[in-house]
This record gives sequence, structure tokens and C-alpha cells, in this order.
Amino acid sequence: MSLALVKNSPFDVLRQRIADAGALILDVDGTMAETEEIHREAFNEAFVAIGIDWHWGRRVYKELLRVAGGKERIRAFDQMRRSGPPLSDAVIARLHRIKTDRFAALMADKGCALRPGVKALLEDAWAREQRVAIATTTTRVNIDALLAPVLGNEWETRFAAVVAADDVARKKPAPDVYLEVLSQLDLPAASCIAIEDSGNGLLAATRAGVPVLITRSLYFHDDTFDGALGVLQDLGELFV
Ligand code: XBP
Ligand code: MG
Repeated sequence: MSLALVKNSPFDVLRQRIADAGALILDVDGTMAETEEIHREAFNEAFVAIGIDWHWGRRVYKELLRVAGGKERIRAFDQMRRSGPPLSDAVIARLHRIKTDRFAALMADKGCALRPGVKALLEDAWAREQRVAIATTTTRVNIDALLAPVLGNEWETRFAAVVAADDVARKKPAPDVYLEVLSQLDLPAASCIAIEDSGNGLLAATRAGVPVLITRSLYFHDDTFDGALGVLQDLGELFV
């Protein structure tokens, strides 16, 4: 169902705002798909592969998700456990390379669907020739592992800009990924809408001046999101 065809719903104002935006800028993990459990599994497989007796359960991973970026997350956990010498940069880099490989393998094995409403939002935007971009803290190859199976191998040609963690100096909650997207789109921040699922994402986009629509995800479903344009359970709510 097209956004333009939905009438008399509590989300009319939001739908209009989305339709009028200069561009939609989407986060990936938690927003486009519930990937974090696959990231967690990939981290745990990497710890086994390298012979480290760590295992991240859901509770500890929820805390660790406050730290954006896989390498930074490993380092944060290493500092928290306070025993033994700290892991070297080389070991952290190796662990993260294995984790990234495991993530791709798990995605290929299991697949991961887009969250409700994501495909419809994208198709609607493209149908009205609205630009769509990606601003993420994950590693670039992870975006391909998610989007190639669901949008096709040429998925990147459909996005006006794709900015990932390694393209910028600082990860979310710094505004860098959003500032880089805005510069590539050559659009004023206030004309765009960011779609995010986390407090770090909300901060990053807000610091760049981009209004934010939140979709609640597995790990951040009970967070408060002060300052967001709106908070949805999922984007499917825009299409009912
Ligand atoms: C996503 C992340 C990422 C992934 C892991 O945050 O923080 O670090 O959890 O990816 P956001 P890497 O959704 O706010 O962009 O291990 O590739 O860093
Ligand atoms: Mg996210």
C-alpha cells in the first residue's frame, strides 16, 4: 500500500513529513533488520575461534551495544573484565575480522528479513523519486550481506549515498556518518529524515541537525527517545 493512499490514520502527519523529505536516511542494524542477534552470535563464534573464553549473553550485549562499533565493543568488554593484560590492537583487529567473516556466513546460512514496513517505505520513496541513503556504524561488507539477498546484488545503485563506519573518523553518537551523507546528497539537514532504533543513532542524527523517526528494536525497545519526531514499534505502522 502506498503512503499516499493511506487516509485518516493517526500517522497521517508523519507520512506526509516522510513523503515531503528531501531524503530518507536509514540506519541498518536494528532499523532495517533485526541483525543484532546475528552480530552477537558472530562475536561469540569469533571468541571460540581465537581461544578466548568469553561469551556474550543478551544482558551483557545490551549494555555493550551502548558502545558503537564491533572493535570498540570488544575493547570496552576487555576493559570491563579487569583481569590479565589488555588485548592488543592486533588481536582486536583479528577477532573483528573473524567476527565479520562469521557474520557473513551466518547471514548466508540463515538469512535475515527486513523489518516490517522497510521494503514498502523504500519502494514508496523510489516510486516518488525520493532519494534514500544509509548511515551506519557497521562494517560496509555487513550491509551487503544483509541487502544483497533481499534487494538484489545491485542494491547499492538504488541508494543515493551509503556511508559506513570506516568511511568516517568517529562512529555514532558522533554526527560524522550523517554529516558525510548530507555532504554527498548536498541537502540541508533539516529537510531530511533519519530512521533509527537506538539512542546513539538519535544523538548522531540530531547532532547533525537531521530530524529522527525511531522504530523500536529488540535491544532498545524500552529506551526513551526524547527529541525524536516520532517513535514507532515498526515502520509497518505507517502502512496500516
Ligand atoms: C550498529 C553497531 C555495529 C554492529 C556491529 O550500530 O553498533 O557495531 O553492532 O558491527 P548502528 P561491526 O545501528 O547504530 O549503526 O562489528 O561491523 O562494527
Ligand atoms: Mg541501529
